[in-house]
Amino acid sequence: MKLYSNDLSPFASRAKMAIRAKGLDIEILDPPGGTKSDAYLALNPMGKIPALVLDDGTVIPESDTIVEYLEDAFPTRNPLRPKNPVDIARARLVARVAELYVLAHGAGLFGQMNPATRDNAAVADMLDRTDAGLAHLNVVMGDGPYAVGATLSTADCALVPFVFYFGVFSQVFGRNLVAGHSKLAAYAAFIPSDPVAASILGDLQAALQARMAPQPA
Ligand SMILES: N[C@@H](CCC(=O)N[C@@H](CS)C(=O)NCC(=O)O)C(=O)O
Repeated sequence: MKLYSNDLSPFASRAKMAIRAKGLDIEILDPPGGTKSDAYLALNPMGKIPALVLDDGTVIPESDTIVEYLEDAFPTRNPLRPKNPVDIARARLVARVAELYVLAHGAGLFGQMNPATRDNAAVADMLDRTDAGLAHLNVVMGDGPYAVGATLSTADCALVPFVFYFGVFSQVFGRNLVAGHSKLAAYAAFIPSDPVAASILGDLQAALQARMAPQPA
C-alpha cells in the first residue's frame, strides 16, 4: 500500500497520523510531479492529497475515508476507533465539525500569510468565522485529555494538524484563536506529549519552515 502525501498538508497529515499510530507498513510519498501532473491525475482525478493506493490498485482519496478504511482493514492493530457507539459518534462529530465549521472558514487564511499581499478585512472576517467554528468544536470535544477521552482516536488524527495551523495563524495574525476555548486550549497544551502527535507536529513544523525559508535565486 502507498499513501500519496505531503508534510505541509493538514489532510495528508491526518492520514499519516493514523498510519503511524497504527504502526502500519505503508509507503508514504509525494505525488509524482505534483497534484496536477498527468501521472497523479490518472491515479486521483480529484488532484488532491492524500490518496491511499491499495495493493490491488484501488485508490481511496479523502482523509476521513482513508482513516476510516484503515480502521476497518486493520481493526485490531492499535485501534483508533473508540469502543462504544456514543464515543464513536463523538469522534466522528469532532472531525466533522472541525472540517465543516472551522476549516471551511480557516482554510482561506493560508493564502493571507504574506503581509505584503494581505486583505485585512477578509482576514478579520475569516478569523471571526473561524472563532465561531472553534466554539462549536469546543462544545463537541470530550473532557480530555485526548479529543474524545483517555486515549488517542481517529478524532485526534483530524485535530492535531488543525491545532498546529491554528497555533501558526494565531501568531501570524496576532489573535489567539485557541485561548478562548477551554477544552481546545487544554488539548493544545496536552497533545504534544503524545509521541505520535508530536511526530506529526514536528513534520508540519519542519515542512512550514522549509516553505518559508528564502528560496535560492
Ligand atoms: N477533503 C479533502 C481535502 C484534501 C485537500 O484539500 N488537499 C490539499 C492539500 S491540504 C490539496 O491536495 N491541494 C492540492 C490542490 O488542490 O491542487 C481531504 O480531506 O482529503
